[in-house]
Amino acid sequence: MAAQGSLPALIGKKRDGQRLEEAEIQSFVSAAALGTAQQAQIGAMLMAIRLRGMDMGETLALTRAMAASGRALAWPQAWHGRLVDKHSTGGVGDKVSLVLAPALAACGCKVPMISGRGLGHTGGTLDKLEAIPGFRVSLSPEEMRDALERVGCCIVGQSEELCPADRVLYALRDVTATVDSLPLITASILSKKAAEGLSALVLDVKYGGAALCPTMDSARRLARSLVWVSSRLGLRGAAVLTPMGQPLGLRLGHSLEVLEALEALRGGGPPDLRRLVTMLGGLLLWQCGLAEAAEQGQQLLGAALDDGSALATFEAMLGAQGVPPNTAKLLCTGTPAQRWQVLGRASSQEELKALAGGWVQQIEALPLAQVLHRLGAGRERAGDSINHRVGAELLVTAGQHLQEGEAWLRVHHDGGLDEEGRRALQAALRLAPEPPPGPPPFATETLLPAADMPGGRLEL
Ligand code: IUR
Repeated sequence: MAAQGSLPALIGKKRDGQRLEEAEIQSFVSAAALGTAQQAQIGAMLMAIRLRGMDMGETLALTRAMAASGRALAWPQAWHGRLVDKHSTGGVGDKVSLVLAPALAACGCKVPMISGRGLGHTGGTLDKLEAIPGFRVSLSPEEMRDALERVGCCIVGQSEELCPADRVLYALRDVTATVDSLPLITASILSKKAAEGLSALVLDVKYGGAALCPTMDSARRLARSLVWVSSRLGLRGAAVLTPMGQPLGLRLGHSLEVLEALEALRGGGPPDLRRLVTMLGGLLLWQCGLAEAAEQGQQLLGAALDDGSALATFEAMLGAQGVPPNTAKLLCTGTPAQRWQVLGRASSQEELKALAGGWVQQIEALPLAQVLHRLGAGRERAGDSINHRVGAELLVTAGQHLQEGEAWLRVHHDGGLDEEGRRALQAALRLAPEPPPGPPPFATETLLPAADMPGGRLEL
């Protein structure tokens, strides 16, 4: 029999469906982070958690232990209350962070945003920013502080010292079929946010065909878990449930998404992007007391996009993260041709034509993302290089009428779009003889911290 308190005993306890104590969770997490646990033991514990679940108290303990496994960021007292960030569970065409971070900074927040890279079909904010020549995603804590002092925001990758336990667990979850576990997802997301030293956090939990959560119900369960644990960590948290059946905005792919983010930062861009940015930001401004209500926060954010202050902050952020001043200026204030010159354009732009006439019901995000991924926009394994120029522009939106032969999508690629790819893209366009009954759903629900703990064991 395994010795009491030993790792095999803890694994056995969870395997048999028992609750783990806080000290037991801490001991598992430090063994994983310090490398004293064997990979097989970590994998077995992850599977036991995936199958047996954890209650909210265990999930909170796991989050705290993971956050404590590394260094925590600390900020000047004067910034406390105004340190904010956003986390999205991952979407297609989701360039919100590029617009939201500078817009919040222009409204008086400090935004030490830590973002990720794309893996699978969803894009990563860091990959989008790296489409800009010279942009550096790794800043030391001192450089981050300098950027927050001078600019108000930065968008960086997770450093080696922050949450080492998450890096170990996440890599093993990927290869042990234990990614889709609500306590493991909650602890992974929030341990990093806890180590960021934030005052408030807003979570964009996406659901639908191209999202981590397939249904609105599962997104609601994840959102409740995230909001409850955030509040116990001392973070003012709120979550918004948003559909991810169609892409966000009209442009997909790294360089094209940077261009669309710049349009939003100039007060334009597609309405769904601006609406999501102002909605998420409005909640944050309200949560940290810079607005009296979320609606007022939305207006403040909208004004920062319209009056050029968010764009000026973005330009300053590029400078603070290594982009030469001339490049940053051309990108932010140059003509469209100058912006393309900075980002570089793919060698081919090919338009796809509608194979029949009809009303656009939906343009499915998942097949578009999968084809772009194969054309080089995504990576198969962490560390693979990607082609920032590959992407697509939607030329229509749901609710519009298309004639047979009319162009609906422009694909940017450097070769490789074949008949199979074209067929897959054409299948993403859903047409019908009648117009759709109404506009596509936007944000369907906002969750704020509730006094009650979400019930018992939570499953995705
Ligand atoms: N993003 C994270 O930071 N952690 C997770 O477990 C998932 C997405 I899934």
